[in-house]
This record gives sequence, C-alpha cells and structure tokens, in this order.
Amino acid sequence: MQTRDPRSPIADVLPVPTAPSLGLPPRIATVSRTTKETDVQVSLNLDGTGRCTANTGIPFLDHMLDQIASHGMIDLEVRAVGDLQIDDHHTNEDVGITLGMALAQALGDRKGITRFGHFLAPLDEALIQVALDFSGRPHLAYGLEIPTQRVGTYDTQLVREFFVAIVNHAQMTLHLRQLDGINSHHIIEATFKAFARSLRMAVEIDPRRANAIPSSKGVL
Ligand SMILES: [Mn+2]
Repeated sequence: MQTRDPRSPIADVLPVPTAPSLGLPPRIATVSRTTKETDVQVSLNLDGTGRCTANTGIPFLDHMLDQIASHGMIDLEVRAVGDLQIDDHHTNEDVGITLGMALAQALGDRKGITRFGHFLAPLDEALIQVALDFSGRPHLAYGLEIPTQRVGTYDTQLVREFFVAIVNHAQMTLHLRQLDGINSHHIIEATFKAFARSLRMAVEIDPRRANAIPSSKGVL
C-alpha cells in the first residue's frame, strides 16, 4: 500500500518509513502522571510532522521540547503544572519521566525500529555528538560541561536530571558528548537537537525488518 505522505513532495517518489506509510499501526501515546509535586500530561505521535505545544511553566524547557518535536519529527503536546514556587527541579524531572514513559508506550515491543541513532549537531561554536540505543537498558553517559549555572532562569544542572529521567523511563542507552562549546544556551540547544535527530533515526521503521524485534535475543 502506497499512501501519499502530505509532509513532503518526495514522498510521492520515495516511501517514507513511517508506521502509517508502511501500513503499520500508529505509534502514539498519552501518559498522565500526578504526584504531590506535579501534574504532567504528555501526548505524542512518533510518526508526526514536528508540531509542538509545550506548556510546562518553564520557558527554557518548553524551548527544548520544541527542539525534540521539530527535529525528531514527533508531534508532541506537553502540559505540566508543578511546584515552581520551590524551584524548577520537580517539574523538569517529572516532564522527563512522563516523556520517557510516553516514548516507551508508543514504541510498544519496539518491533520494526532502527533501534540505534546518532547525530552530530553544530550550533555556532557548540558541537554536540549523541548516540543512543533503545536497548531496554537505562544508561546515561553525560559528557556536557556547561560553563554557567543558569541560562535565563533555568538551572543548567537540570539538563542532566531531564536526560536521566528520560533514559530511565524510555529504557534507553544515551551518550552525550560535548566536542566543543562556549555558550551555555548553544551547548544545551545543540544537545537537544542532536538528541532529537538521533531519536528520529532510532525510532524510524526499518522497512527491511518491519515485523521483527531488532535484537539477536528477540527481546528489547
Ligand atoms: Mn535557542
């Protein structure tokens, strides 16, 4: 079945390896998570067009979620109401947890995915390399050295907390390497862009084994 993908005129010529264009079920998820500290809802579509609505109460985090959606070609809706009167920590972490849960849910048994993803993203003087694997085993190698404690009002220590939360709940291995960079905003934004492109590569359907779990063990 050849379905025209409205996103790109190239889709008329080359099949886009999304789940719908390959006749597979949609890869969508909605996850709500409520604690005494936060109330978070995440909806996503892995075969999206990069649309994003992010309202977490943390403007810089909204800006980074927009990078994930836009460069990951994921449709993403994130709403969070958290105890920002304390600081951004709980809300930042719980958005990461809920996004990780939504990724895991949308991927299901991980059948058909490319599984691995990597990207090298420059942003002016910053250069960030990301490699990831939807291995089923949470691991974060965090190689960023962000030179300032804040960008705007955002505490730059929260970048690590965000990725720890995603990695644990999406059950993925993630390596972040800072090859260059001086400006904190550039370093963080290039990281999210490289993460997004790596994510896009890893979750894309491999048409050569669209019905198989990409592991020699048969389980991810
Ligand atoms: Mn920016």
